[in-house]
Amino acid sequence: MYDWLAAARGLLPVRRSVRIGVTGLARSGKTALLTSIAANLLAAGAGLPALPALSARLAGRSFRVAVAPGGAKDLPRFDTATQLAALARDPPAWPGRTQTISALDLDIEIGRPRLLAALPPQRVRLELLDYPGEWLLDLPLLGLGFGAWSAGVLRRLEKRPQAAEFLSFIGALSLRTGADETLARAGHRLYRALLSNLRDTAGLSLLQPGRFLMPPPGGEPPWLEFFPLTTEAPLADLLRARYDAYVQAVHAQLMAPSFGRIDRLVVLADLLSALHAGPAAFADATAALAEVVQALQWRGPSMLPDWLGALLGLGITRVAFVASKADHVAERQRGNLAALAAAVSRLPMSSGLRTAAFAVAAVRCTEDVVWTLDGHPVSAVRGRVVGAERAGRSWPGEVPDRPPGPEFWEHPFLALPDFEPMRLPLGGKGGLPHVNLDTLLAFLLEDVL
Ligand SMILES: Nc1nc2c(ncn2[C@@H]2O[C@H](COP(=O)(O)OP(=O)(O)OP(=O)(O)O)[C@@H](O)[C@H]2O)c(=O)[nH]1
Ligand SMILES: [Mg+2]
Repeated sequence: MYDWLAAARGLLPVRRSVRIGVTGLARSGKTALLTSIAANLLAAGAGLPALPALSARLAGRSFRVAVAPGGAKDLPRFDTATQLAALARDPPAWPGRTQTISALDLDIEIGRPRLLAALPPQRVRLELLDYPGEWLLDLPLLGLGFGAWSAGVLRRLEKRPQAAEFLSFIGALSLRTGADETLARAGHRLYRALLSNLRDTAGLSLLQPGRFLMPPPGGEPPWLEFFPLTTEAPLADLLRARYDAYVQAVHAQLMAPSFGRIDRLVVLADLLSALHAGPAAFADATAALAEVVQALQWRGPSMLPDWLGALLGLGITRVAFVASKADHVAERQRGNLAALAAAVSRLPMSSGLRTAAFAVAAVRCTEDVVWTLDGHPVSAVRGRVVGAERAGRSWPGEVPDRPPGPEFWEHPFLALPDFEPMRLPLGGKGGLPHVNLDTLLAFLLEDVL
């Protein structure tokens, strides 16, 4: 019924905005996804066969796409042309770590079916945001006080040998430790270095606050200098005040009109890398995703009945849980990968919410091949590893269709090389090769199409 109502809104002669929140932990593939969405929608709008599942839905209706003018928007624009040019270079370059927020707006015009041909085309502005993945993990802080947050963090750190120096620093603080700025700074520096270390050497994701790893642009305000502490010392009062100011700043940014309402959500997860990094990193990544999905529920359909919310376009109505970089495995494994994404997502179910899981490669780097191992055919992929002269074969192993048990980790998930994007004809103007991006878009835009 919701799609029907949403389609009814599409009949109005005004431009609709559809805002898609693309969320994902650091390095999960958000910038690559946004670039690919833009490049492939622009190519499809130019009549090229870049998104077959979308074209099938259009059934011959006209489809035009343009990058929207910047107007007086207060957010920097997502630089599609530069991102695409980098991918189309020889050798191609992947996007760097995203350092701040930017907005990608696309204007879409869809012709009416024959019966309604007299009406002007349906006009939709697609709005997407790119931002550093680390910041996503600040969402759960909105519902947590300093004490509860500190206790959770310190509990997790106890299991990590890398945390020894920081833990002994806070262990040396007593109930009488004063609100000393120098001490706060020393603890903050140790904690921040520890977060970087856990990210870069242990492959962990559940690292908070996110802005410690990826600070916002501009100078750092003094309230950024805190660290988790459960000791009830005067120093803790200073740290608590700073934590509260941090959470306030995150809240203010989320409430800004540019963030405002999101109608659809994509949760990207690099599950293959998490499997490759081992059981601790996999458990950590899925815990981080669970925290984020939980925190996003406050943006779910509003207090209104679902049908009314859908009619008015309030709240999130569609959630896609996406396992990214699916070109690391062959087609036969991608069904399992999508099933794994569905299993780890534990998406909140509400009657106003449509959810689905996908295995997607935004920028396909490989082709499927069959390889003979000990006389048995196995489906593998073939692609060029970054810096390599020629393309080679890769077989990362079987993808489990649910969070794996201990026996899986005895035969670890094999290599997961850093592939280079394929060389692009037409400098990317023909779109980017992908896996299942079209089915993902057809789901997200089902009512629009
Ligand atoms: N094989 C393959 N690799 C991908 C794909 N998408 C992303 N990658 C790899 O993942 C890395 C990270 O991708 P990004 O799009 O920059 O990830 P992000 O989520 O924007 O990362 P942050 O900005 O740091 O949060 C890239 O540099 C690539 O190495 C894909 O579709 N296929
Ligand atoms: Mg990025």
